[in-house]
Amino acid sequence: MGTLVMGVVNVTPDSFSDGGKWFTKGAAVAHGLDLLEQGADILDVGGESTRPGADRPIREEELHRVIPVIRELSRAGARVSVDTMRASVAGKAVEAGASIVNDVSGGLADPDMARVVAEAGVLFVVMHWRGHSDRMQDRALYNDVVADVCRELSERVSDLCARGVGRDQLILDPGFGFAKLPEHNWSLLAHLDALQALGFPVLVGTSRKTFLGSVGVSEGGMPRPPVQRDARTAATTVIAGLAGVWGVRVHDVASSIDALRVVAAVEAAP
Ligand code: PMM
Repeated sequence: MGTLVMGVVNVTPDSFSDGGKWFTKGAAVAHGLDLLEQGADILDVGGESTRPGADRPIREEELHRVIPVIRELSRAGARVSVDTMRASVAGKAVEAGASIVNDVSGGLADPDMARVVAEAGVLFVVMHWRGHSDRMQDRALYNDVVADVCRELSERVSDLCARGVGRDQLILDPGFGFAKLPEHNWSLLAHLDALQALGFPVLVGTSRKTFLGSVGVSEGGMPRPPVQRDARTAATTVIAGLAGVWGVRVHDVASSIDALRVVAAVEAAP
């Protein structure tokens, strides 16, 4: 099966890449439906910005942002994931129709997440994470980033399975931009095969991230702003597609679908 495209629906006032654009329920639902029309396989609905230095919304605010949007997009027939670090939000999102829980902390931020995911029996995206956004960049220290990320993700797998989550529920994500310097992100992208070798579906979330903005810019030069990083993101989708990953999480769905069509055509060639 080909690589799936997960379209991002950020219901936040302050995401780094599309902050505030889809902050009302109506705008978020309309955006999700638009991404579906463009061919998104999954819609990832999130109410908390993970931008470095971002403040966390309180739980009630997060629920208020995401639940109505998830309910409406699910009713419209979308396969929905909820991007949350809170177990209670994940549980309510599943009740509202979400069939995937995408936790950038891989179950580390909320000790109750493993239980909720185990009981719900839904797919669980376990991202590599070393702490909340206010302190994560201080923790971008690795001996060998690919080996270290693979090891830390394997530790998450063991811990989650010991708490009752099924191995067949798990999807692993190296966490591009989370406690990573640009060189770490490039190494991870160059070695997706090592992540794939862990034996789980892999999700790649490079979309519009800072390391893409600074490639090709001379030292001291201005990085490309996030909204001008979609062609670069599509290039990473080609790399992810050729590596055979399960999915890519992107803001601009159309360009990644196009990129994956090219990958499919190359792979079908004699
Ligand atoms: N990145 C962001 C948010 N959620 N989830 C997963 N699984 N992987 C990611 O890389 C990831 C994520 C941050 O990007 P955004 O603010 O543009 O949504």
